[in-house]
Amino acid sequence: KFHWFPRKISDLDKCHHLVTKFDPDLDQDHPGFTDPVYRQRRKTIADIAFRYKHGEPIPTVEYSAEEIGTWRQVYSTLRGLYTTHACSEHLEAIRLLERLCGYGPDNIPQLEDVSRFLKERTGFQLRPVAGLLSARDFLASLAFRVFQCTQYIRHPSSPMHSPEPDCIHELLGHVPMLADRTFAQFSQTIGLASLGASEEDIEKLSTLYWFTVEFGLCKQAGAIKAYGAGLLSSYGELLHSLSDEPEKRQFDAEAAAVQPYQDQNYQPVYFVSESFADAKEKLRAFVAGIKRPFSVRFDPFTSSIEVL
Ligand code: H2B
Ligand code: FE
Repeated sequence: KFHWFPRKISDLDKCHHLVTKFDPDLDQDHPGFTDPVYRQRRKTIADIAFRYKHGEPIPTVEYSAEEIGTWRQVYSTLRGLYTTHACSEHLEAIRLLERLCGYGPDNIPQLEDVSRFLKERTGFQLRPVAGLLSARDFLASLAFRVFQCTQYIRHPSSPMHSPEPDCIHELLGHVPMLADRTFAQFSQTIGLASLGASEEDIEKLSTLYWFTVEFGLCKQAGAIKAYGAGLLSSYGELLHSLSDEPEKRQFDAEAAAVQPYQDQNYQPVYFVSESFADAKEKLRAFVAGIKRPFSVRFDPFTSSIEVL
């Protein structure tokens, strides 16, 4: 079966297939389901993403005192953990983002400013997304070094946990890692492998993404540190992942790609990479094994995909 895939970066304007699993208008377990003011606020912010076209600056959001309060609660508890629990790449990037991008407890950074910062560092850029994207559409964006970034914030009633990605998860979890050269290459490699892939390969690549980009651990100076965004944006799970409770396995792409997981509570198993360079090589070997009747190459001059 042929699966359409984007060939040039502006094709990402068509990669907006939303999964409504955690939509506050539909998910009765969502903390915002019974809060019409919050649901309206989500619609207003989602509209920015629906209207967005590649190449435009990302419109700013005027965050309210309450939204900034939610951000502050998470930022001030998590920030203290980073020096002992986050990998060095994340820690360095957070310090840079505090200096150059307005990161701090009293301000929710604007996606446009963060996108400009990333573009200079690794060529990654952000584009606003209204909610959870299908794995295929989300991974396809990574092939162009585009990160589909949510702009809304979680419901104030549960500051320390969000069932879905929100700006806290993206800005504190993903953005600092996307400023690292090797990690950026790792992310784009997954994205390129996903273009036109079969459903089962999409499933494997998103599971691989889950155990690395979302929940990955790595070895640094003889200690284990976190690099996964799902860990770096969740106080509780960051502590859990580095405690003796969960099982920690050496990263193996083939195993991680088929490892079962659930997204309702802390993971019982985490994969530990020797280094990002090592993880990248292991990923490359795994991707080489994926059967696809063509291969793709990214042309950085035109931000387009060559099909070979
Ligand atoms: N959508 C959005 N908006 N943000 C994500 O971080 C995300 C996504 N992650 N869709 C994807 C799914 C990931 O869980 C894998 C690739 O499915
Ligand atoms: Fe994420």
